[in-house]
Amino acid sequence: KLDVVTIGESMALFTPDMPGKMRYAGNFSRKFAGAETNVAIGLNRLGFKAGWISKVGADELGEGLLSFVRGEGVDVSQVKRHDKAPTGIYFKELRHDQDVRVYYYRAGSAASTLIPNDINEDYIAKAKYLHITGITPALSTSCYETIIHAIHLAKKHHVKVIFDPNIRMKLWNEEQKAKEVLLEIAAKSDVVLPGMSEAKFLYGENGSSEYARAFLENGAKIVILKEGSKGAHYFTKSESGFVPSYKVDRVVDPIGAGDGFAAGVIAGLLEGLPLEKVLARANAIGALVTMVNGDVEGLPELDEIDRFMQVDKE
Ligand code: KDG
Repeated sequence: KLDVVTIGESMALFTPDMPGKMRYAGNFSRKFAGAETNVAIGLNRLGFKAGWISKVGADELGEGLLSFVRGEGVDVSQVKRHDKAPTGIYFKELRHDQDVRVYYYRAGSAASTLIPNDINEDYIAKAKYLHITGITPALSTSCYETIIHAIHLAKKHHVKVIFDPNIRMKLWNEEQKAKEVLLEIAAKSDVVLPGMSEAKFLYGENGSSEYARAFLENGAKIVILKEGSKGAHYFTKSESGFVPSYKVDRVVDPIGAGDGFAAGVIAGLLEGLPLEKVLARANAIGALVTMVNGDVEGLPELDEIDRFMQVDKE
């Protein structure tokens, strides 16, 4: 049984053990993360089975990454090892809770060598959703081609495509190219999950309903517009609404919250919940992720979500 397939790069993640400027950091914690595996792990915590397509280096960090993701219940049977290109690395600098920075050391990484031929058609055909982020097509031309090919296979087998633009400007050489590619993928997707600033990047300054209309006209069936800690809007051709988020007293690490939210959305859609409920739970997951250091360490199980949503009501 496979509910969701996702494709992308995960990396070894190093975080200084103390807040502040990373230039002074002598001790680091090593974790593993990447938007796509964050979502896959989030889905596993919610009781769904996800599979990850990627490449890692034939190196120690690659082996560590593979056993970590496998240990979190994600199917890694489609992850290949590259004998020359290394596993990517990234650093997360938590200067203080309002200033979190990310530094990539991933150019020429194993995952950036993904090619369309790495995609196994039967594997995609088995899933109910294909999860795509805007990170993967930014990694290389062959990664872009791989994503377009995977979406083509998903459509051929009636697998729904869910797209989170996850705009990482450091990975794109040209703004115009980023816009073109992200809109091309959004047009082929059933569900899109842009943040308000991403919608602004793609369509210029406007309001949430104008953004929604633009994404719906571009081809999406469901548009979920995220307003971070405030909450999220949903729009389809026939319904729309806003679902407020939950209060978080102290944000420890905001990175990964969007991926937790995406996992919540996919899980809710798989369960056939109404969009109002889908977003309430996705908001709760996003909030819970920000309370813990690490992209995936705070991803909740269902009972934790229920407890958190209950406490907020009291
Ligand atoms: O959404 C969190 C990701 O940004 C983080 O895990 C690192 O995958 C990553 C990326 O490419 O930025």
